[in-house]
Amino acid sequence: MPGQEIDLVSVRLYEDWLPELAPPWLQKDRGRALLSGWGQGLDEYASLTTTGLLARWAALAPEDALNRLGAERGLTRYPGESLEVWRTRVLGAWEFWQWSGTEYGLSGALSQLGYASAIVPVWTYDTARWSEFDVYIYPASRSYDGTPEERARILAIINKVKPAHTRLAAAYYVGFGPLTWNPSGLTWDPPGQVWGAPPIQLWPEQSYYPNPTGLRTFYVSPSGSNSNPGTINQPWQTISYAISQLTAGDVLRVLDGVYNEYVHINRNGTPTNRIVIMAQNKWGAKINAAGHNYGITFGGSYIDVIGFEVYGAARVGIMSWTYNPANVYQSNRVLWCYVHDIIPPCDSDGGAGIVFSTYSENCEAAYNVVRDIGDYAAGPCTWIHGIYAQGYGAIVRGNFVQRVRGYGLDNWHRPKNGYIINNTVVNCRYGGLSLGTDVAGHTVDGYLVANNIFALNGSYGVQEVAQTGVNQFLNNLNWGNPTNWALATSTHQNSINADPKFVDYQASGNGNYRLLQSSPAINAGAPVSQLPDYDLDGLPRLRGAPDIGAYELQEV
Ligand SMILES: [Ca+2]
Repeated sequence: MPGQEIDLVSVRLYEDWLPELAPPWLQKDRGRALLSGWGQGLDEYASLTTTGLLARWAALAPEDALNRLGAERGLTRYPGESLEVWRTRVLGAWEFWQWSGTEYGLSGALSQLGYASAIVPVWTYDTARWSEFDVYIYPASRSYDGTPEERARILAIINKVKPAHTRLAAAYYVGFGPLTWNPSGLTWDPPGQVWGAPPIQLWPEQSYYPNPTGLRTFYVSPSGSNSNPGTINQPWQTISYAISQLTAGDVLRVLDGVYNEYVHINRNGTPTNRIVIMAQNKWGAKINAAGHNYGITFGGSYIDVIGFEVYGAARVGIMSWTYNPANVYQSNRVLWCYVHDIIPPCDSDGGAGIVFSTYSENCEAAYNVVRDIGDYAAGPCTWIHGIYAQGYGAIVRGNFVQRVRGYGLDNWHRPKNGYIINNTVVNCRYGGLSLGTDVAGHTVDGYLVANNIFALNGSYGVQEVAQTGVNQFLNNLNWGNPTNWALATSTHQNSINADPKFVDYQASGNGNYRLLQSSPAINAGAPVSQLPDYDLDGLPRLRGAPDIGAYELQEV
């Protein structure tokens, strides 16, 4: 073969080499076996040393050794990650590895995954829990992609590097940027940024958002077809068609997209087999009801409508609709919806964001955002409301309502024994809350109104009108309304009349209505029945005592 011969150092195994070095008296069979066995041991040590050396030399290690080194340090290579980026992360891991078991090490570990972080000891807001910590993660070189694999990766490294005696209480991913520490408290949004999306809770993994398993589950997508079977891979196309296929106990999951239809739910669930019609992702399924009077109407009982964005209807966003005493609807619920830009004319037919009609009983509206109901610029109108309960036993809790022409929360016609708990109602043209009726022989009483904020509304904070009896008003914050209290037949207890100190109040509606740490509403709520389980961001409700309003400050 032409060309230069290159002398290579020949690599020989001790197993072969030692017997050759031995003197003649050790060259017989038993001597060679002894030396060969000794050599095998040496070969094994040499191999381990080489591997170990290569593994420590992340800068020089070949790809497979780098993978091994990463695994040893709790890192895995992302699909498609270049060798150089991967190598840099593995090299950096040495830093946090040295510091594992410390908060600094934990930050370093998350940084190696591509995230910035803040680690908050739980005892700062709950002195009974001294060895737990929360982790807030936000994007740096990497954004959380929402996959279970990435969540597992993040949680695994936290648990691997955390101090041994501590426990991860909660982990949140704050996708819209770093948290801002300021003298008055921790806020989700940088100053000036408005209405950021809620943080994603990674741990505990149980989510606030309902995840029901029905007797049967069906799917709808704007890109589906009504001749499909309604499976996740072959979804139906319209919500209205899907509803025609439902029976008690069914769950309909509506995939992301805009649905240009008026949805009427002419079905019935039962107390134990409710019908659930839900956006697969909160506010991901949008009902554009432009050209219709209504967005979604209930024509039966025991139905849940969850997580839709509804807008554009001429009269009402979402309504449980019966005015027939022989056809009472029971226990319908509207949860986690966003109802906005419903612009009814100011006439006696009126309109609202959410309505439970006169013979809709024991219905619930919880964790909804309702805003811009009626033409705000046109001034007050007493026929247009945010959430309007007309029947017995309504539960209205944990909602945020703003910029409504009439009352944010109205209760008129046949309401009785209802609950109005932990709502925030601001900047409504006529008032925050009204209770009353002019129905002959009916008195509005037995209401529990607790832990609400009614602030900066046009005329009234809370008003009892016409035929009312004894209602309970506990621990409400009424502030900045021309008349904060206008009760006719009841009294109010433990009320606060002070600026609630929103993070960033904006009359335009695009503010941040969470509470500053200096807010008088913090821990000022009463532990009443029907207290919401979550705040409006899906965060835990009880941090010490409940806060007043729809949001619960997580750090106190
Ligand atoms: Ca609290």
